[in-house]
Amino acid sequence: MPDKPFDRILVTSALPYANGPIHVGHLAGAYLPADLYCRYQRLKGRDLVNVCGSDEMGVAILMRAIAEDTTPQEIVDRYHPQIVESFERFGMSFDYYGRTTSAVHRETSQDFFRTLAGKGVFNLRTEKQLYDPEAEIFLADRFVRGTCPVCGYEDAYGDQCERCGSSLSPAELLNPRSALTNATPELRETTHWYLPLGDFQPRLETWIETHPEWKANVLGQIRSWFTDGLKDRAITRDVPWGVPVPPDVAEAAGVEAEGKVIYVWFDAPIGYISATREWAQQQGDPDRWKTYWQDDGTKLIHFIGKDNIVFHSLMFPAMLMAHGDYVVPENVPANEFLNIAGSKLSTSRNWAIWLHEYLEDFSPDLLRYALATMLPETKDADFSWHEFQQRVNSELADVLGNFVNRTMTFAHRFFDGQVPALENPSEADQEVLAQLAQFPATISTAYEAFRIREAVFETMNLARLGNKYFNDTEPWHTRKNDPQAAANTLHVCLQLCASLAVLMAPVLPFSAETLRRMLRLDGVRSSAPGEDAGEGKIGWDEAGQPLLAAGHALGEAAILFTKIEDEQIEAQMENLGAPAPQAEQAGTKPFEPLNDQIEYGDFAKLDLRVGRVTAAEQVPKADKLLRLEVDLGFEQRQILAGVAKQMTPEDLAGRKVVVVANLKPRTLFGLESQGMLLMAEDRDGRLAPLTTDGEEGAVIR
Ligand code: B3M
Ligand code: ZN
Repeated sequence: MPDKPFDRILVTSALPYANGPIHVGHLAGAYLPADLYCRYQRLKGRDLVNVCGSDEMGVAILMRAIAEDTTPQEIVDRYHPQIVESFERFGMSFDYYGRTTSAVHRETSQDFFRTLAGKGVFNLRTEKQLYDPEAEIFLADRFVRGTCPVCGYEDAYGDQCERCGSSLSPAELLNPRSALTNATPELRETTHWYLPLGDFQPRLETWIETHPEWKANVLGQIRSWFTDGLKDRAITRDVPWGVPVPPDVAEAAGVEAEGKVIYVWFDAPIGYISATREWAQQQGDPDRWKTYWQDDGTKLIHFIGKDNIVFHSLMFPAMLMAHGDYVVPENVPANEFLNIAGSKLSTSRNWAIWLHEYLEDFSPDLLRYALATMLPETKDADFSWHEFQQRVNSELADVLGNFVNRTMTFAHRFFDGQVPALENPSEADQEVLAQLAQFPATISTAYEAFRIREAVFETMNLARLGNKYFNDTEPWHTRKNDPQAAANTLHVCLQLCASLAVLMAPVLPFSAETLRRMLRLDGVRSSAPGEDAGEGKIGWDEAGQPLLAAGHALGEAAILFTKIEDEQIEAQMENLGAPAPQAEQAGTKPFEPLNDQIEYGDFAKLDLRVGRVTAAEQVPKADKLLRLEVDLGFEQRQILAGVAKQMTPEDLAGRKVVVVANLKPRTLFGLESQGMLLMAEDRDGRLAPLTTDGEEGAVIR
């Protein structure tokens, strides 16, 4: 139900495989949006538990161990602590971060398996499967590679093609080979447990129909799974690493248990339950996990990346339904993928930005903010170091930092470092306070709908409002001829700063704390775990009201954000490896999911005009940018287009194109861009300009 009343929230983020460190792609997919959402909900005073943990079972871990000639245990013991540390330093506010090698997890997942087996949910099937005669091992999913029958990609995995996203079974691959030895696999008989997902389809469809509010990209994927028809899935494997199939269950089925483990996609989501159990134990209230998993008043939210949608919105819910004792997810706000500087992220080529490396050079809040503004919420998005620099310098430093700094400096210089009283406020003063009162609700709406980018943008709007008001009321003038007016300006600006110290906490937890210290703003509810709702404390809803009393003594002013120099960005870019070759990125990808519906009025805001490109050239030192001169008939424009990687100046010169003519100008590499060209982007990222025969200046609608 879109607006189901609830008593508590249980948030999960995809369990990262403990076979490597965390990179920005992981952060953008699940962890950052989950963290902002949780911090916001805690400030709202909601009862919330946020769990995650390392996914330490499964073939991904085993493969890494084989590649490094070591044991899976050694791999997870190495990466789990690294992941924990970088998450902590980045400010991820988990109530509990577990690992799926724990005893509690083994028991929880075996119990779950046993319950489903006892209810007769599974089917047993004896089938021929691919076997590596050299390694003497059955080749489960990821151990087989071969040509994708759908798109022809030659390096597809046995369970999924990474290029076209098709879900496969090892036997479907053309020219299969063992990923371990390269040997051609042979077929041998083995018995496995299957979850008959197909039988669950009607129930799942009925349930999904109750959730029209889910994100379009998620519903789109789910519908296409339904259209194809859900297939039975083997949920056991013959591999030497994983949660063992419970011996009693195997015996009852007359199957040799030795060597059989539970498929990682069966046990990993149960890891959320295990983590909640371990959390409850840690709280000294071992049964408390049940309230979160078994009471209908729970709103269960899974934050994941798009490659995990089927598991969280179909397979795990089917398991939960089959079990019968559990709530099902209320929402699965999956994100799409994050590319880096226009190319698909590739860890093997180091076309990735690693969290632990980032943290050596910059503070966590900068990336939290920049990434939050670029989240791939409705479609794949792009991260680049230049954009990062731009966000930090022109938004964090120039807008938020500048507003706080000018307010604090002024208060210390002219008002003894105290909050001046508000007396006979002008219309402008009252208007800003009235606008402030609306902010918590506006930002809430975005967070509640999992529109994290919008939430962050709206939050920054409060600082934008502050700067504009400071400029408009000119306290540096009124200070001399109308001191009360200056006092009122400062009073209002300080209230905005105090509200920002609360409302910015989800995205900028560290800076918000610094700001609270600067303002000596006490009694604010924490956005991190470990406190109860904090009755009587200042929370989200209070942040729309003035929080500082007249006469309140402020603390020392400090610089919140320093600008990032070009050299720092260049150093980061040198660190990047190489993007995957275009060929590997191409192929027939699925079409982009549709964006959310808009009103006609949203469209009518665009002023689209015909323009003729009269000159085009590469911008020196900006390898992505072309500088264009465009004749709009009634005026000339300079437009910068970030397309230089895909097209040459000659591709555009002389052509009549479609221009967004009322886009606010922005400066890139010292050049002002006064509009934007419309381009069609195909599924492989190729661009073609939108051209027209209309006269220059003609309106397009
Ligand atoms: N470890 C897969 C992934 O990182 C996986 C998620 C498990 S969530 C239960 O894509
Ligand atoms: Zn494919």
